[in-house]
Amino acid sequence: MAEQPVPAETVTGAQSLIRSLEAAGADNVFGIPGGAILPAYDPLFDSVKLRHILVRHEQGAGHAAQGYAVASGKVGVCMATSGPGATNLVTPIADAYMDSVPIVAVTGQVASGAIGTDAFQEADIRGITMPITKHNFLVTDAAEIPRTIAEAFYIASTGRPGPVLVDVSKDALQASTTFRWPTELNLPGYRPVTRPHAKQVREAARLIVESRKPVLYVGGGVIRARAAKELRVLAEATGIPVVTTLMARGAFPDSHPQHLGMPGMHGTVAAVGALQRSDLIISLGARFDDRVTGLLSSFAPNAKVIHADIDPAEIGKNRFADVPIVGDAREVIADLVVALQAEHEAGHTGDYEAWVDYLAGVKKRYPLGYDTPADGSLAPQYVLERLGRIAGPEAIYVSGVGQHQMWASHFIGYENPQTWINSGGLGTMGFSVPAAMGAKVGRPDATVWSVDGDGCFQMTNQELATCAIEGIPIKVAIINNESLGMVRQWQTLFYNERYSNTDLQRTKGAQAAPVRIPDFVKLAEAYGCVGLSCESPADVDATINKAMEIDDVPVVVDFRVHRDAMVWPMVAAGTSNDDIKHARDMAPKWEGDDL
Ligand SMILES: Cc1ncc(C[n+]2csc(CCOP(=O)(O)OP(=O)(O)O)c2C)c(N)n1
Repeated sequence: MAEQPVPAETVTGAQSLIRSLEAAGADNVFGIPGGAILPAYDPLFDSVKLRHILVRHEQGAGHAAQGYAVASGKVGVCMATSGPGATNLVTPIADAYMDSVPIVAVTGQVASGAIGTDAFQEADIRGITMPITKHNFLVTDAAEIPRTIAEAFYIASTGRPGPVLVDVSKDALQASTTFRWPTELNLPGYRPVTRPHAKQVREAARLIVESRKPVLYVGGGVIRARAAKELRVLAEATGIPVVTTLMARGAFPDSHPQHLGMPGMHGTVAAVGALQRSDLIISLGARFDDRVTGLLSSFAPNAKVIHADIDPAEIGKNRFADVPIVGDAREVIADLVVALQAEHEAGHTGDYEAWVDYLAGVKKRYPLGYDTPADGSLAPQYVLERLGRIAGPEAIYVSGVGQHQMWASHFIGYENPQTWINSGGLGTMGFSVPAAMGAKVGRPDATVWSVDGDGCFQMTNQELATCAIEGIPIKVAIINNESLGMVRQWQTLFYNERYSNTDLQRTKGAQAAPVRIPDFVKLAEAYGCVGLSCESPADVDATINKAMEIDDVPVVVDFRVHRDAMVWPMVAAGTSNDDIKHARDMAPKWEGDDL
């Protein structure tokens, strides 16, 4: 008798969802259950492949998925219920969209028959996230679950990475279905171009050897494409100076002599000046963001542009590209190296010596620096300098948003890709602690330091409870200046020192708060973490070393720093990069500009 085919196993939509996540390669899910997603949490309870990490706020789940994704190179997954659970994911989804982070957000939705009736905990999360997702789905038929999850992971992780939302109605989760993982995907209209066009690459190589003042403008795309090795080969083969944007810190070693540092609003004088004076900008996975260009019409007025990006929509968006190249940064750079070799063999080599010497002079004249407070109090920059030195370039640093973010970018010192994680595009306060949690889950072998402001920390520090309970021993350095420092800096410079609503400590009616509110050491202890504090430069090393020795529980260090420290250099918003100040009211002198 002929053998009967094994009938596909009947499962619930919820079981199909969990199996699909497993089949897609997910191993960690950050989330919080609730009514609409509850059917999925039942089979999740039994999964041996999926670890669910119960966060304290869905925003934390989203940022944790981001930190996990960036640190591990895999797709991060977060899960939430309908309505408020889903809307709490909006900020991290927008953040992931801006910074091209591959995450899949799975949300429960009210039963399909109730959609559109203002049912309890109904929110049109698909509509809400339409402009901030790479793609999103609403699934109301259980049979569609495996294909949708497979497509979501594929879309999130290929081409320009980004967030994908899968909203599943409760009745689809409860329905009976069969589980079959798709063997191939059919996505008409979605074919990301990764192979660069050979003719464009040859044209780029020609411009590079012809130029006299080129700059490699390296953006976050190089990090996402894992192209740091290729970048180094290209840079060293040509000798061209390199700048790394806030999203690309670590893509090229800070210690490398060709590295000029970070460009942009708080960039180094050498990096900003190099772009401004260049005759050729070779943009690799960067997007001419307003924080980099300053006043766009005055940005790099004499530069031709080679713009390589995986997303064709970026090319020419802000700045005309003389040579557009669509492709994956790793492949573009590798092909450029080959094309340049051909140019060199044909006897065409770039002559950048005068330019390199000039920039070396600028870099030497205007190094990053800071004032040591005369009253003996702690300089925040010093804390970060020491943290970078003691924790070292193998550690992962995850920052919040504000002055501490800029100091962390400048003073820690990055030598390796994927060791700097921050919210660059959206600038989301509250990013650091949950993203650090996710990074530690993605790279449990690495030391993970969250560098946070006292303002940012108060937005999402509840995830320390998650870290303590789930055994995720991150370390947190709070750069505590008792204020919303970056906003305060703008008030100092542009609002006549009128500090409207940026002081986090002054109690109404009293001279000053008798104690700091909250006491971060006690707060850390309340969360089951070790709490340390430090307010003297002499104690910084010992405190960091103590934190480094603790590996079984999270550690929080309250670094009480001088509150008037400012981030320099600075290009005031909306002004030209030519007007950069390297310290208050101090403009660099551009000697040798007739180069
Ligand atoms: C969610 C959110 N709200 C408001 C802002 C605007 N903002 C940018 S930096 C900043 C101050 C951050 O203060 P803190 O965390 O103490 O860091 P510091 O600048 O003092 O280092 C604020 C309010 C923001 N970026 N994100």
